[in-house]
Amino acid sequence: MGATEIWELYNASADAHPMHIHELAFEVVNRQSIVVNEETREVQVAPGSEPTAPEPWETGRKDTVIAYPGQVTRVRVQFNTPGQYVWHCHIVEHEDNEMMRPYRVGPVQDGQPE
Ligand SMILES: [Cu+2]
Repeated sequence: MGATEIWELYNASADAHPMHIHELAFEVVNRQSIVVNEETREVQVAPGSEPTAPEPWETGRKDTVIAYPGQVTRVRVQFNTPGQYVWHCHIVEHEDNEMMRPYRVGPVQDGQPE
């Protein structure tokens, strides 16, 4: 509760994913190129790459950000509402294929899964 975090959304796929985080507004910080080691499946920020600023239409507070392929997209999130929520890709086929994850703010509340 009350924490501010930078979330890094690494997109090692070939598609852009509109990522939606429930119950909060966030700011887009920047994006940066990534490289994927195809043998080990490890992903890292591309050596020597520089972060790029958000797009002109991405200033202010958002609830969805497009994670471009081959990039890490960084967002600054602040958690002010206790509860259990989800964050997910807004493409239905993707969210139906595990691109939907839970997150919790604060302690477990009655009726929530642990
Ligand atoms: Cu997607």
